[in-house]
Amino acid sequence: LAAFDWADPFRLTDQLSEEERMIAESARTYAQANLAPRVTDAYLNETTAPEVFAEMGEMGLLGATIPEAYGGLGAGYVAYGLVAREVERVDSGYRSMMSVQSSLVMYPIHAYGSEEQRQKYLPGLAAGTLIGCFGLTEPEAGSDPAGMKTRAEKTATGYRITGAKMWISNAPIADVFVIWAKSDAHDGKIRGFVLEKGMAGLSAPKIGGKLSLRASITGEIVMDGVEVGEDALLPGVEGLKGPFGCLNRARYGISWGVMGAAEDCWHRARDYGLERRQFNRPLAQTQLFQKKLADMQTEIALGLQGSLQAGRMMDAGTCAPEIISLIKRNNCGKALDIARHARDMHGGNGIMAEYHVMRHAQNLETVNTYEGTHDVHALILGRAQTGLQAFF
Ligand code: TGC
Ligand code: FAD
Repeated sequence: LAAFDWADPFRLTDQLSEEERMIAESARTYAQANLAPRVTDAYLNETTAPEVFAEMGEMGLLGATIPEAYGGLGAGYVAYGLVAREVERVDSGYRSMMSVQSSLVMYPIHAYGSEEQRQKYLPGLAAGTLIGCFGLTEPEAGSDPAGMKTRAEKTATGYRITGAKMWISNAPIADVFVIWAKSDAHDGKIRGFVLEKGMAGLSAPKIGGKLSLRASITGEIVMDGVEVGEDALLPGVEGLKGPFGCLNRARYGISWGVMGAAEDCWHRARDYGLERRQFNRPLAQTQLFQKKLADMQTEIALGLQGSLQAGRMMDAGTCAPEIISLIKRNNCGKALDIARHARDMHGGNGIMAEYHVMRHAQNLETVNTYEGTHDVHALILGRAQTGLQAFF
């Protein structure tokens, strides 16, 4: 009989290249040695350490898919996903910080930016000496970003940008702001602009009091007639496909990331069940406990295979956005369910920070909502198979 590896049933590791294994291993080493020891304090005190960006940069974890000429790793999307999995194994907030920087700031500057913009921003973002954020969502435009009110008016030398963005990861500590606005000079089409900290009229107040993703700072972006030059416009894209092109990458990374958080919950629940005894036997020797562990193992093993195949398709240029909706939606929903079960399996201890599972569950509430809610991705998949759009 072939041997069964309970922790890696489909032998994911054997399906990776040597380079991918090395990148995953170094991300894991960094995350366990540097992020895990600080996460509980960061979460309880709602503090984000900006130096995490420089540390990640030093480890090569920012902009994994960006060419080396701009400071990236020049690796593929599977490697990027593996990094997300290792970082989110510790906390979804740290993965958020990393994926906004990589997929939502470095990617659009590389894919849609001018050569000057690439040279100006990408090396610092890759090193983590610059921190980036991505402003799409507004107070009245979340699932429906086409409803945004932010406007760019043409001026003699560039644009004047007015509007407000809401729920923006990294914003209060950001140096570089990729924001999306409807531009008068382009028939009201959505265009991307790169703003910089310190510009007159630009502020990014913190949104305090979140009960989820507390290790990742979130803010508003307020743009009160921010004047920028023509060089702030991302020249290479117009329309919603600009921000969606970035979201495809980030959503894909999230599908791996949440599996890392789910694995952490699964392993902790298993360890706890083997240690904790009730009714004169380990909890892990009860049928209900084992069924829950089997469900976790199954969903994680299948979810990881889905993300791996999507990553291979991304690297081959054959991954349709609907595939990303499928894995983002499914893996987030399953991870949230696994984290809630793991909390329950820890009994009273499960509510304590030192057991980590409730923190994951709280975080995954956000991850299930941002980058397209669970239901919005169902509507994308429903549209793709019926030809009928049910958004409005
Ligand atoms: P729709 O008519 O479907 O499309 C409008 C235009 O966009 C193009 N497009 C895409 N292009 C590339 N990739 C995709 N995934 C695309 N989806 C759409 C489409 O081809 C079309 O192009 P064109 O040239 O014909 O104009 O647009 P709609 O307005 O009906 O959209 C509906 C819907 C629900 C699909 C969409 O708006 C949606 O996905 N809503 C969810 C919003 C969302 O995900 N927001 C995320 C904000 S950022 C964030 O949450 C960061 S958290 C990060 C962290 O901390 O980790
Ligand atoms: P809404 O769109 O108001 O949705 C509320 C509910 O209605 C959901 O259940 C939704 O599924 C449902 N719903 C909406 N439309 C329909 C429909 N047509 N049919 C059926 N049900 C529907 N955004 C950024 O741009 N940049 C960031 O960095 C960023 N970071 C974030 C960090 C955090 C911590 C959070 C919480 C959010 C972040 N977001 C960011 C915003 C995030 O993308 C939005 O919250 C998300 O897209 C949902 O929008 P909304 O909150 O306005 O909810």
